[in-house]
Amino acid sequence: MEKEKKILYSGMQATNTLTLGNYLGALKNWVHLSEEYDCYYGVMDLHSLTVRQDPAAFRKNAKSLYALYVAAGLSPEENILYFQSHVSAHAELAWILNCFTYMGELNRMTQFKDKAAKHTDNVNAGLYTYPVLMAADILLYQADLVPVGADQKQHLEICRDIAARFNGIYGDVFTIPEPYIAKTGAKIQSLSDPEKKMSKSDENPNGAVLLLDDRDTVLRKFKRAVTDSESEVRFDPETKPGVSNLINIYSCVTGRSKEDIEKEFEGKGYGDFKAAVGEVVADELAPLQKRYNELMTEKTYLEERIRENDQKASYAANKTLRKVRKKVGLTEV
Ligand code: ATP
Ligand code: LTN
Repeated sequence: MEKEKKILYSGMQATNTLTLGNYLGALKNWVHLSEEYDCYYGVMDLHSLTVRQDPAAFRKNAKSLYALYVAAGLSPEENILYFQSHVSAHAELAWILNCFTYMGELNRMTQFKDKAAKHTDNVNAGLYTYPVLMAADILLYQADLVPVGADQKQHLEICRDIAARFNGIYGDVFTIPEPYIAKTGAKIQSLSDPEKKMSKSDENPNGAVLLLDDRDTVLRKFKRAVTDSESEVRFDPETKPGVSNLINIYSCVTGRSKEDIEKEFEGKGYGDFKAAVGEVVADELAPLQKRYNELMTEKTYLEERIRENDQKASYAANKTLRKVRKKVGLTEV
């Protein structure tokens, strides 16, 4: 029987607070995608352990991320929103897939090289095999599509290679997933250094707008955004990266075209433009923050949704895991 809707899988690590980049580049698109596909969105807390976490802050961040998913408009009734660590099949499949992944392949991963250089005191084996756990996440749910940013494309490639290798030996066990690159919001740059991407681990607090920043903070950050010595609001990422980034943000939030935005601000200075971008972003975030604050007080509602969704995810994941166990010859009694 033909599947009705394609299966889509994605997730974020439960580290730090989300930025406007995470929202426009991922979360906001996830909401649109959820109308078209059968979606699984995980709180990737096992992946977070590759970097040392403070247990109390980690627990809080992970819950907060789940609430942000819901507050951003992902319905926990229509989608499967769950915790990776609550479905033990992830760790089990990751182990099995480790045995089908070559060190040569993992040695080529640029994120591992970057992160190892950044955390020289803790270059652990989990960081090294991170892409294998990510492959397990995706393959367990037989996902057809995986929306990811440019930084994760290499991880999706290795996932496809592992799946194809496994299928080559045992027959069609896994669906080979395709990357899904969003049309808008693909890359939001830092407000203080527009050559760098906006990132939650940025040391400059003015570089990133956080999803939970209040209105005044949002307006202030945009007012301070780095632009250039001209005064023309024109989209040209090569020579005007700061202004182009602001146009991109404005366009992502309002859905208006870049040409339209250039026209609106013709003859007006950067001051007016930055204030306008700040206003639309603050307006966009206000309902999300309101819902977030409500959710954080509705503890039982969230906990019930998490439990339900963990169970649904577990059911789907274990179906694949049982097949894999059988194929590789693990003993059944
Ligand atoms: P870190 O600073 O800890 O590396 P991050 O902010 O880069 O984190 P990730 O957890 O790596 O965020 O990514 C979560 C999701 O958000 C991914 O799908 C990623 O592609 C997307 N994303 C992150 N930063 C941006 C950005 N600046 N613009 C667009 N999308 C982004
Ligand atoms: N590595 C991703 C988070 C992630 C993920 C996944 C994304 C873990 N498992 C499976 C898509 C599919 C990140 O850091 N953004």
